[in-house]
Amino acid sequence: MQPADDVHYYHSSNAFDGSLSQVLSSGSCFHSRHESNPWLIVDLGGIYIIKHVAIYNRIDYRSYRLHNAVIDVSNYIQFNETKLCTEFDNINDPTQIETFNCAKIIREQFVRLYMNAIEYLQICEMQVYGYM
Ligand SMILES: [Ca+2]
Repeated sequence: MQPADDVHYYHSSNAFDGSLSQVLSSGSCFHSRHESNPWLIVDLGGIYIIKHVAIYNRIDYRSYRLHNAVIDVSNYIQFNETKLCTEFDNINDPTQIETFNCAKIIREQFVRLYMNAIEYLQICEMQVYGYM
């Protein structure tokens, strides 16, 4: 048996593995613990102008868990200076892929999705679109 936090099934890399399956058992999804303000950060590996972010929600179980969420960006992994891309209370249809346009032109390296809630964060893919 492995400790619960060592189940690669739920690893954050699953949200960036290129596999778009929205079913947890596919091994394509990230799943946090039940925690305050769960988050996920992607490092773009360089500074890009970020246009929009697509979220592939988990659809096989409790899709409504994705709520009160913020997508913000920073040039610092610690996110001590941030710029807002967008925020949303709920997604319109949890089974659809939701694309969020950033409200203004932002040029940063790190993109974060987090929830202002005590909740599980469970998403299957997060895609960031932009250009240099
Ligand atoms: Ca995935």
